[in-house]
Amino acid sequence: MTVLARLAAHGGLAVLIDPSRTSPDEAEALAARAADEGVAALLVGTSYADEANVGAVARAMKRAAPSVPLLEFPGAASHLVPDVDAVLLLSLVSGRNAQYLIEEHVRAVPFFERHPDVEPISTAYLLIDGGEVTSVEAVSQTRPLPAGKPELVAAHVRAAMLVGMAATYLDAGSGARRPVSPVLIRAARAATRGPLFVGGGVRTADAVRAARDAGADFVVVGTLLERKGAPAVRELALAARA
Ligand code: 1GP
Repeated sequence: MTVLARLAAHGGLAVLIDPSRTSPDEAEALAARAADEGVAALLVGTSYADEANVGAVARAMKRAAPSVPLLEFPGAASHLVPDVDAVLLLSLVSGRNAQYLIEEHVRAVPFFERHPDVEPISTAYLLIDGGEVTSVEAVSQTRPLPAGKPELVAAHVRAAMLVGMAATYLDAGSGARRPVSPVLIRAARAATRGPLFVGGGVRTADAVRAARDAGADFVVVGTLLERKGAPAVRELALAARA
C-alpha cells in the first residue's frame, strides 16, 4: 500500500517537528510520546534549514515511532533526506514564485532518482493569512491568500487538482495568530480529492476538533508541543478522531 493510500484511509492528528529548533533526542522523545498517545502521522520540516540536522531528527523519529507514517515537509530540495516514508512535494500554489512552483522540484529530481523508496506526494500548498507575516511568507517572498475568501481558496485547490496534484495543505504558517478558519477548510474540502492537511497556529483541542469537523483529514500541530504546559498529545489526538 502506498503512503498516499494509507493517508487517505486514516486521518487524525499530525505532529510536526522542526529540526532547526529540536535536537534528535528531543525529537525521539516527542515522537515516542506522540505514537503512544494516538498520533496519525509525523512530519519533519522547517522553512529555513539546519540541513545537517534534518536527517538525524528524521532517523530519531523513525526509531521512536516505526509504524507511524513519517513525512518530510521540506522547505527546499536541499533539505530532502531518505529517512522518511514519503515527501510532501509542495507546490506553493497560493503564490506566484516559480522557485516554489517548479524550480525546487527540478532540483529534487536527483534525490528521488537516488532514493526510489521515498514516495513523493504531489501536494498543493496554500499559505493563508493568519494575522501576521510568517516564516514561509518571508522565505518564499509570496503573499498568503486572504482569510476571508473561501471561493479563492477553492479555485486554487481545484486548479491544483486539475493539474494532477494528489494532496492539499492549508497553512496559516508556524505560530500564526489565527488558524485557518472552518469556512476555508470546508471550501478546500469540497474542491480537493486527496488528503487535506491543515496547520498553523492550532493551539487547543477545540481548534483541532473544529478543523476536523470542517473536513481536514490531518490537523498539523508543531509549535504548541514545543512549549511548556502544552496539552497532552492524547487530548489533541482524541479531538482529531473522526
Ligand atoms: C506550520 O502548519 C505548521 O507550517 C504547524 O504550525 O507550528 O503553528 O503548529 P504550528
